[in-house]
Parts: sequence; C-alpha cells; structure tokens
Amino acid sequence: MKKAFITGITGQDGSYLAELLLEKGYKVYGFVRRVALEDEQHRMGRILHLLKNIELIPGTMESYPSIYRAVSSVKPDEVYHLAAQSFVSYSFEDEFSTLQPNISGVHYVLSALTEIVPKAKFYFAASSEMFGKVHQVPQNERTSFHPRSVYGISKVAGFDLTRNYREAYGLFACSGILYNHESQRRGFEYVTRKITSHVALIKLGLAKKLELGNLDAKRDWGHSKDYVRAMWLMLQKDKPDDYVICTGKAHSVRQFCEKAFSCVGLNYEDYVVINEKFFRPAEVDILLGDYSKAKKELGWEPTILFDELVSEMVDYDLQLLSKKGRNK
Ligand code: G4F
Repeated sequence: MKKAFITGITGQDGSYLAELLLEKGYKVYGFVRRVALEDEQHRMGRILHLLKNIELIPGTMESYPSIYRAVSSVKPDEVYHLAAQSFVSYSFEDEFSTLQPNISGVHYVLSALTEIVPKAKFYFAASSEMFGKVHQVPQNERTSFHPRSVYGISKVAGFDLTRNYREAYGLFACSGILYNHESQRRGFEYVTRKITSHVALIKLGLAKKLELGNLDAKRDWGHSKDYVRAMWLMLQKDKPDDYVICTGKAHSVRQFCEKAFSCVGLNYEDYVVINEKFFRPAEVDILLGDYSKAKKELGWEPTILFDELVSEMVDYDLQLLSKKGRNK
C-alpha cells in the first residue's frame, strides 16, 4: 500500500486530497499542529469524516526536528506540502509570520526527504500569485514572476527551492502553479466564500450588506476538487516537472458578486458596499492561466467551471445557515 504524507491536511485542499488518495487505496498520514488534535470539532471540521481512516502526526512546520521525526516515522512514498500562511491580505498586515514560515516549511520538508527517503515524490503548492504584476496574459510555465506580496515572494522562494532540490539532489520534486481554487470548504476570509456566505445571510434576512474592496480584480477561479487531482497526477509521472493549473477563464470580483446574488434572485448592486479597508497596498489585477501543458502531459482538464462553482457555494451556504437556524 502506498503511503502519502500531507501537510495542511485540515485545509480545503488537504481534505479533498485526503479523500482522493483514500479512494485510490493509499494509507494517508496528515501532519497537524498539536492544538488541532486538542480541538477536533473546531480545527478539523473539514476532515472529521475521515478521521477513522487516516493517521495524524502532531508537529509543527516551524521545527526541522519535528518534520524530520514525522518523515522518519512514516517513510512516505508521496509527500504533498500544502501547509502555509496562504491568506494574501494577512501577509500585508504581518509580513514576518508569512515569509519565514512559508519558506522554511518547504525547505525543511525537502531537506528531510533528501536525507530520509530520497526516492519519495514531492509536491509543492506554488501559486499564481507568483506572477503578480503579470508580464503576459495568459500566463504559462515560462512566464516570469513579479510577486506583489510577501506571500507571493514566499511562494517564489518555495518554487525555486523545489526546483533546486530536483536539479541539485535528484529529488522527484514538482510544483503546481495553482490559480485560485474554491469550494464549499473555502475559508470565510477569501473573497468567494465571503460573498457566498453573505448572499445566504442576506437572503435569509440575517444581514443587510456586504462590504468588499476591489471589485475589478480578475481571477481564474476553479474548483479545489479538480485541482487536487492535478497534484496527484503530477506525482504519477516518470519525470518531475512544474505545471500551471487553472481553468483558462477569468472573471472579476464584480462578476462573482453578480452571479452569486443572481443565484438567489437578488441584484448585487443593492447590497455590495465598497470599504477602502479591504483594498491591498499592492493589488494583482488579473490572473489568467493557460493549462495546455497539464492537458498534454497529465491529461488534466478542469471539470467544474465558474457558474457551477458559484452556485454550489451559494447553495451550500444557504443550506448551512438554514440548518443552523433549525438547530437553534
Ligand atoms: O480571495 P482572495 O483573498 O484570494 P487571492 O488574494 O487571489 O489569493 C488566493 O489565490 C492565490 C492563487 O492565485 C493563492 F495562492 C492564495 O493562497 C489564495 O488562495 O482575493 C481575491 C481578490 C483580490 O484581488 C482581492 O483584492 O478579491 C479581492 N477582494 C475584494 N474585496 C477581496 C475583498 N478579497 C478578500 N479576501 N476580501 C475582500 O473583502
């Protein structure tokens, strides 16, 4: 039985990836903070249904010995490094708690693998944020990086570390340059979930308005379930490489609002209010990817596109709130 080790298993992508790997017959190990184990209901909401089938190893990404011990005890065949401070906005508020932990996390995992299981396959969650102030539209694997946040800078460093471990030490190390990917498991701080949860609140008469920042930013939004499949496919290849994973379609935050409110028969213009506090010091105006390489070499294509994604999220948030109301 193949063994997979996932950092960030409690997050949106970690939970969908764990489901996929279990379906494929893997033994799945998750690296989690000790506090998560002490507060299952709150911190492990996305993987509660999987707890019987996976093994959790407590530790911290900030400590090399902690990662070394976990990798030594599991001796994984495949490693998916998803853990990071991944909220871009927060990286402007506190650069220090994003830059160093995000970079050292990937470095520690790469170093431990090289020492303990040099034949293991490694996946790094890179990001389209690395393209930042984009040098071309759409972006592909050859587009140069121009990150616009400390978060983006940390991902460029992780991407370079991953490539260097591949080239210098022969590690099977891949980066997925993933564009924004969402789902009903997305955190409420990201713009998509913030919008769909407010649409539900407003529809049920529990809120009157939705405060947002830049409505003109454009993103290439896909579904997390599709994107974790791409992660797995990268590690099934004979040779490691880096891939752009996206839908090839961009929409603005305004269009997301328009669609989400229209799902419940409302007009976003009646509820959305601009608040300057949600603007970023440096914005990424447009991210639009080209997934031709992933299609050709991995046989990967997105199956859930914008309209379906938005309605799934709105429907889920409506059900969630209605259920909470009934349980009161
Ligand atoms: O949903 P967001 O916070 O996602 P962002 O910054 O694009 O980052 C996400 O995608 C990256 C891949 O490209 C990942 F690497 C990263 O970890 C994360 O998953 O913001 C999307 C856009 C931005 O342009 C932001 O300025 O929405 C705009 N926006 C407008 N009003 C807002 C808001 N974003 C948030 N979070 N909250 C607002 O009120």
